[in-house]
Amino acid sequence: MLGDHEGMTPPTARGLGLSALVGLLAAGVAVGVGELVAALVRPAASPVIAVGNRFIVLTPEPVKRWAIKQFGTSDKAVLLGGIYTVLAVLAVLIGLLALRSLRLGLAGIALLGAIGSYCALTANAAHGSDVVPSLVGALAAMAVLVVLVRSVAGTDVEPRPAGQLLADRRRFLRGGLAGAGLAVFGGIGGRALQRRRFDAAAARAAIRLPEPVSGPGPLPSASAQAAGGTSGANNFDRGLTSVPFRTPADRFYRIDTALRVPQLDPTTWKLRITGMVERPLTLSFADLLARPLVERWITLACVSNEVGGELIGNATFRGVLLADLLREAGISPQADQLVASSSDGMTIGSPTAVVMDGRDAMLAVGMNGEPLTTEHGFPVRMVVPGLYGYVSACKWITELRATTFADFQAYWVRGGWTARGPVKLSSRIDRPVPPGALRVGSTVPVAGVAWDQHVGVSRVQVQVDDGPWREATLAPVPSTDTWRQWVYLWTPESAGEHRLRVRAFDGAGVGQVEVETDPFPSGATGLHSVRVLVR
Ligand SMILES: Nc1nc2c(c(=O)[nH]1)N[C@H]1C(S)=C(S)[C@@H](COP(=O)(O)O)O[C@H]1N2
Ligand SMILES: [Mo]
Repeated sequence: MLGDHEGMTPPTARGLGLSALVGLLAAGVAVGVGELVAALVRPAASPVIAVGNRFIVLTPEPVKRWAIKQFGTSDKAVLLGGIYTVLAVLAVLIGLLALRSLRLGLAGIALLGAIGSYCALTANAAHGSDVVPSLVGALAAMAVLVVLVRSVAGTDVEPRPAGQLLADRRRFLRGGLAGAGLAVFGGIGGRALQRRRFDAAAARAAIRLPEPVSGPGPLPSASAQAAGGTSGANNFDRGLTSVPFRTPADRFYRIDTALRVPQLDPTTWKLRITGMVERPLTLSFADLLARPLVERWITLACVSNEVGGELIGNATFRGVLLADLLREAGISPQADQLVASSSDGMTIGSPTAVVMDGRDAMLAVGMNGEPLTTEHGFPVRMVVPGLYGYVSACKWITELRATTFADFQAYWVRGGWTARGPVKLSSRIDRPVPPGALRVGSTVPVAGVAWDQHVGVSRVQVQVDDGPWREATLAPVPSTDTWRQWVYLWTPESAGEHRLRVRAFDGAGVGQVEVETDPFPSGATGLHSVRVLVR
């Protein structure tokens, strides 16, 4: 019976605490049961994740940029923390409402369920069944709310005796424990079950990547440098550069909107090449592996990288050249944009002309000699040397559509980022790190990386304070598609604080843009400088 209990909760501290507890238990049940049911549907259908994903889409671009700047790659944890906090506040309100009027409390839970359902159904790449976890979670929470409110307030037939906090203490304890159990074990068990049912790790471990028909060339090694014969070559041998040429996958920066890393099954994965093509293609993972694979060193950078920032990495990528596939599909010359879509609904648009101009734009299946990690797009992602990730590097790719820039705006472009995103010539000082105390008269390596993918870096110079620009020594590189390590041996001449600056020149001898601009909307410019203390 859903009768009102107007004024039946004494407005005491204990009464208020009890109401809050009732609300929190009900909301906890909604979340826990939601996770459990999501394990039967798919992890992205979890109500909290669905709300988070919707939130990411609805957040205005300036707020997103601010959040990424504030919280960096912890932005996802902060967002989830925020959602749980707001939910907890709403839960307490619902608890307070419910003990005044059960109907209002139930309406509150129904509203939460409706929000979860709405978010699940409007998510990118939503399935109809994604609504089920939110609905079942809300129903379970309503049931628990009814039991708890009745055990606190009694029913119309058996109201709570005056002066007593609880109408039915045993029923409250039983209901409360059941609710807490559902919340905790549903949440933890649901997550565990999601991982068991959807984890791509086993499938990934079973994959043997075929050897490439064309390799990436050697890592710029001691011998390569000896062959180069420059006097500074030994500096790289001695490990005087601080970032290694190759970035291991687990240290490679990760930027995406996925609150839970998509877990795709390579045995059922398909890529459709559609849109303005004469012969649409559908490729399985096995189809891709059966084609000739190439392996290349490619440096991938994020447009959000600040001057001196770490949203950049270099690895070997193994995959199928995209130009071959697109020619096979008979791409229309009018299709100036290729829109890649991912299993999680991301859209990334690349200029067709760049993908087809002969560079090693590929559908990558491997990174550093192994299958892609789930974080970096398993089983297949796109990589295009010379373009920022947001216009080229779609992870968890499932579709590639030939279209035009006039007809379609991809995800980041809708947020105001420029539609075509060539990387900008940049350089970074990595060493000395930390820029601690150095000694007058003793030589230290100042080292870092410089990059301008597919154009190349021809010179790097270092400046101490406002002194003359000095040439740094460059490490050899396998192609223009990677970053280039550089080192400058510096012997400080005076004590005190000094400023070190770096600037690079591209393959054509053009210098870096020195004016400082923000990453938004097309990538940061400006020179990286560090301050060091000399004793
Ligand atoms: N599916 C998907 N692919 C994506 C993104 C994303 O959010 N979702 N982010 C892009 C951006 S902005 C960058 S910089 C690169 C980063 O790739 P990484 O995480 O492997 O370093 O992935 C790109 N591909
Ligand atoms: Mo990015």
